Amino acid sequence: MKKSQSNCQGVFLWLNVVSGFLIGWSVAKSDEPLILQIDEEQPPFTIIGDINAGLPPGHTTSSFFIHETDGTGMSSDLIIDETTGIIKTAKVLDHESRDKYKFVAVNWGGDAVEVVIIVNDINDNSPVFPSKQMKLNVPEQTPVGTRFRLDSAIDADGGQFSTQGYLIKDGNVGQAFRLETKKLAETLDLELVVNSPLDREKRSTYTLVIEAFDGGTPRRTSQMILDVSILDVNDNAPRFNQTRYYTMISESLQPGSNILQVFATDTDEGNNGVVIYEINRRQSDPDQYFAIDSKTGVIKLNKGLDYEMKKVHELVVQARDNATHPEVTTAFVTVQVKDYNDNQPTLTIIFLSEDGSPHISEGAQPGEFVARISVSDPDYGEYAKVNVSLDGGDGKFGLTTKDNIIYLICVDQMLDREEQDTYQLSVTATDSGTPPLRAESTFTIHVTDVNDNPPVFDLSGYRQSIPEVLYPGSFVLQVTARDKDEGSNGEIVYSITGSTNSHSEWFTIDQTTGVITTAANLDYETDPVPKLVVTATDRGNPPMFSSATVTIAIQDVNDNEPMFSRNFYNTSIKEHLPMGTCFLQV
Ligand SMILES: *[C@@H]1O[C@H](CO)[C@@H](O)[C@H](O)[C@H]1NC(C)=O
Ligand SMILES: *[C@@H]1O[C@H](CO)[C@@H](O)[C@H](O)[C@H]1NC(C)=O
Ligand SMILES: *[C@@H]1O[C@H](CO)[C@@H](O)[C@H](O)[C@H]1NC(C)=O
Ligand SMILES: CC(=O)N[C@H]1CO[C@H](CO)[C@@H](O)[C@@H]1O
Repeated sequence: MKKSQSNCQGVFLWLNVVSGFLIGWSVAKSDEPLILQIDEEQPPFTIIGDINAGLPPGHTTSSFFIHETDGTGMSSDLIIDETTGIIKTAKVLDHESRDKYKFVAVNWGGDAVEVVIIVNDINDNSPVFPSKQMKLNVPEQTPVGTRFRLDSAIDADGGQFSTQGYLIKDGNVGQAFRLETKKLAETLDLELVVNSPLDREKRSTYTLVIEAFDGGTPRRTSQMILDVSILDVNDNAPRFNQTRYYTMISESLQPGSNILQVFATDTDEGNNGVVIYEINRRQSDPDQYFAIDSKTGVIKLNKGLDYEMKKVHELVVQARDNATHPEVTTAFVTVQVKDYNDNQPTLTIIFLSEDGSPHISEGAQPGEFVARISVSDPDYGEYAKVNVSLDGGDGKFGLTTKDNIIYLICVDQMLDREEQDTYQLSVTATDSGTPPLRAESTFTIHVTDVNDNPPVFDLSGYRQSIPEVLYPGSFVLQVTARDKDEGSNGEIVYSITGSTNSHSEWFTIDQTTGVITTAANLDYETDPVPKLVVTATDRGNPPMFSSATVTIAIQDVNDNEPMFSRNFYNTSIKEHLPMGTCFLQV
């Protein structure tokens, strides 16, 4: 390794020696120098050679004059026997300290021998790294092929015994790196080359054992530890552990309560890996019903919810890292609001009469509809089930439904206005919340009249006796009939509809009052007991009627002498008849 320097010194020495002799003696110098070789590291007193071998053939000598120069190391390193010309080592020679000795030996005969002793290198040195351990920082995602200069290992040996190459002995996980060398003058420059993509999140450090070797046989080696730290780059976005979060809360939940926690991780390091949670207000929850803790991801209720206004809240939650150029990931949070029973059901009643008023004809048949009730409860969902019940009505009315939304009140039993003309009904809707809320509606149903009752006379037969002699228009008798129906259905018109004989013309009846008066002269002798049929008819449509008989006995007036039926009665009776026995009528 230090050969070029040694060569210069050698030339300098030689010039000194030769110039010395040129001054004092005439010197016969052989053209060829005597070249002797010795391996370094030989023990002291090893014979290197004999100067005599450098003399011209036939010449011998018994004494040499050796010119020594300070700094050539000859006096300390070599033992030259000036009598015999034998050169020995004075100590262990080291090629690396001095690889060549050169001097001129002159004998008394004037022969000059130029002696060159070459100390052969043997591979006695290992390559040596400047330090046993090195650190290197490599950003992740550094392109494959990027080079990093490393300190080379220096081998004190020269030539083939110097450093010949490097290899990674250990720690090169996934062949992440490779080594390349460049021959620069005498040294072999070492470079670490990125061999495959580096991902700090997969492996953040490599401990490479780098070995340098030389060309000896066996080769000598030495090792260095290279600690490679992979520096983080914000190449990972935060990741939520779920893409969608779901929860159901009651609308009665108090503001400030925790609802749910979202969770995201970012494998990057430092601020690149710090996750900050936010609700994306542009895309969701502009009214700020919810708030998120930016550090923990805990979502809280910010203000009271109303199921009736919004049943499902969709939040867009994002996780952002704290890098200079942050990465953002979003996740969805579905908050379903559970109804709390805070609304009572509402009842809407529509009466099915022509004018929409609460009435029903007494003639309505069982099954006929009276009213339609629709029920709604703003507390939808599981609380929408509303139980409707009907009270009152003395069992005359019933409730039916097909779908539990529309209920119908119908007639259950025949009605009779004349018996009862109003019914108090009460409809109650009860929802199934806890506690249940109810709505009640009370109304009166009027039973409207149907002409189902005929007028009925107070008596089925009337009797009256009147004197035979009466002026026409005289009062005879008043008949009265009653009709349970209402209005015109109950208005009665009296009439005389006929008689058993043909003397009804003797009488007349007031159609409103039922007062019978004589209409002509009566004649006992013609008809002593005229009989009338009076009829009471109502003004219903169709009308109903009933009749009664009126028997009028006419009292005879003495307008004729009495006459026996015979002028002579001849009878006979038996003796001994009991007293009182009728024996003759005259
Ligand atoms: C996601 O993280 C949250 C909060 O730590 C946790 O409650 C939930 O169980 C996690 N989900 C999964 C699928 O691991
Ligand atoms: C985010 O980074 C900034 C600036 O580096 C720092 O001041 C802040 O505390 C970081 N936030 C968190 C939550 O770590
Ligand atoms: C409705 O209420 C009645 C009486 O209170 C009860 O017997 C019935 O089970 C209820 N029906 C429903 C569907 O809740
Ligand atoms: C006067 C008269 O004629 N008397 C008669 C009554 O009846 C009896 C018997 O029938 C007759 O004998 C009477 O002559």
